[in-house]
Amino acid sequence: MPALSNLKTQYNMTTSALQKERAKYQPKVPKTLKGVVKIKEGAPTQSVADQNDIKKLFPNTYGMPVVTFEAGSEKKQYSPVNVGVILSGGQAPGGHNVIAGIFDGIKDMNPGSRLYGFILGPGGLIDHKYMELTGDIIDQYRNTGGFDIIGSGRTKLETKEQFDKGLEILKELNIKALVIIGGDDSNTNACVLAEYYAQIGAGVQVIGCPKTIDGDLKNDWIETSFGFDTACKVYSEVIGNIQRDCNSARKYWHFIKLMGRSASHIALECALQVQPNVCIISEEVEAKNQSLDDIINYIAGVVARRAEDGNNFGTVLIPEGLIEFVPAMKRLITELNDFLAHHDSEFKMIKKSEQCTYIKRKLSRENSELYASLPETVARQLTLDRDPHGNVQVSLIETEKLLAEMVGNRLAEWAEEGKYVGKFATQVHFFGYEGRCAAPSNYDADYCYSLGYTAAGLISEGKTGYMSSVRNTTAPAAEWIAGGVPITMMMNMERRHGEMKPVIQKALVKLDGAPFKTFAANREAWAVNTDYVYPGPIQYFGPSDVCDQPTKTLQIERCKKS
Ligand code: FBP
Repeated sequence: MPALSNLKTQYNMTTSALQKERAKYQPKVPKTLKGVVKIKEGAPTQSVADQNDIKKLFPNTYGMPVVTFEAGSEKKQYSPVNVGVILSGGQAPGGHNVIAGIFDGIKDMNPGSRLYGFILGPGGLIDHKYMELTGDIIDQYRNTGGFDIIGSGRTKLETKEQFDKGLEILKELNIKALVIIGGDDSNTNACVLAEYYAQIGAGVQVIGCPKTIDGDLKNDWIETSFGFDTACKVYSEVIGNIQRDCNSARKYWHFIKLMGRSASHIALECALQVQPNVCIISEEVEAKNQSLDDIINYIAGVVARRAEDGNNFGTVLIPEGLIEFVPAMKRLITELNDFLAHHDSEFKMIKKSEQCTYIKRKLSRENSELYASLPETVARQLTLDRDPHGNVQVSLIETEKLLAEMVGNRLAEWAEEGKYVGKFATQVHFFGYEGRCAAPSNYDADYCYSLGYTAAGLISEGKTGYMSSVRNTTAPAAEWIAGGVPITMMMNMERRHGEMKPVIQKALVKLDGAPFKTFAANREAWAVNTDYVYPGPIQYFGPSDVCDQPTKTLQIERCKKS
């Protein structure tokens, strides 16, 4: 029998065959980033709204031009530079390639440059926890999913004390630029940090990179946030598999909740990829002032129509944040937050079995009736699962179970009234974590590497308060446009925790946008017919048509624009 150590060598336990092959992949980059590069500056910019307020808050970083990199003729000499990098918030496929892009970019400018990673997110900067990212380390992580190279965290970088504490370690390591890879909130904080360091003359530039699977950090200059492409492809593969299963057994309705926090971009993209029987879009629910009852009736109606054709099976996609967008639920949650914030100790004294009855008595009539109509498990989740700020954690509410149960009840009522004849058996799923650390698709591998390389370019040009931007990504990568966008340009003032704050505008699904309209034009047919599409797993090797397609959302949006 072979020794255990031989078996370990024979069957490499730590690296999969795909990972080994994938490590050799050379991300495609815009041709303007190869060779000699020069920077082109556009006209001064202004914020999307509230210009006077934003200008006042960002005197040093407001109004800067959009910049793009172009092929140049004169090779510049760059001094070595030390750069720090932070991964902030939820994982998104491609983060390691952003870091690899920064590393290669600063080394190409001067091999003496060094990259430091702060451990477990912004907290690493404040607590001075860091590691140097050398070539050997970077090579192990090229084209891999996850953020495990340095880890990520959700500490908010927002106070002067934190900024000053961070500056101590930046000075100690002689770091001249910090790249913050994060979503809308982290990039807002990156901009505040850039402004502060500029104002005190700290000599540290701050550059942001657009990350989040949720797809809600996008605008005219940022076509998409990285990770959205891969995550949606992973979810669509699995939903496709479920659809094939349910079309084979023909006995279940699958209720599938999809991550994405407030915005429904992920649910919409998956719907465009798989053509389910139902997909609820939170933004539409809010715009049409729909109640939970309206949503239940709609889904039950589709179930009943399909049952008439003998099709007692189907798929329903539900965005994670739906509950918050049902206006009546939003009012109930607000009253609950308020009530529990002020009567927490009193509430905790009540026996668990009596808590729901107690709450019903304390709420206003409208909210009490709604609360009473909810299944007990959900009613309980609404009162028990609050975050440290006293808010109900809506992501923990099992909306997929709630809808499955309520649709079942409605169908039972209709059956009694003789309006429905059919069988209704359900399976529930929640897809989120399955996709956040997947090996990046070619699109995300290329896009992320280009974002990182572009960030290095912005650093070499002395820019601060910019977000790395790579556009025209539905064209072949060679034609992508790389540059930087002043973060202040994406800002407006919004009320946060009772105060008006400058923030990057969150991009929700636009109901007048081409992706939603495409979905809306097809959903009636998808509801009744079984028009399922089975996208299959992400392909990394093979024909470009199979391996390099961007999301449907991006393709539809870009095709409309050009
Ligand atoms: P980011 O906005 O930080 O990218 O996070 C996205 C996300 O995956 C959401 O879709 C989800 O609601 C949330 O993170 C869950 O985060 P956590 O695992 O920290 O609870």
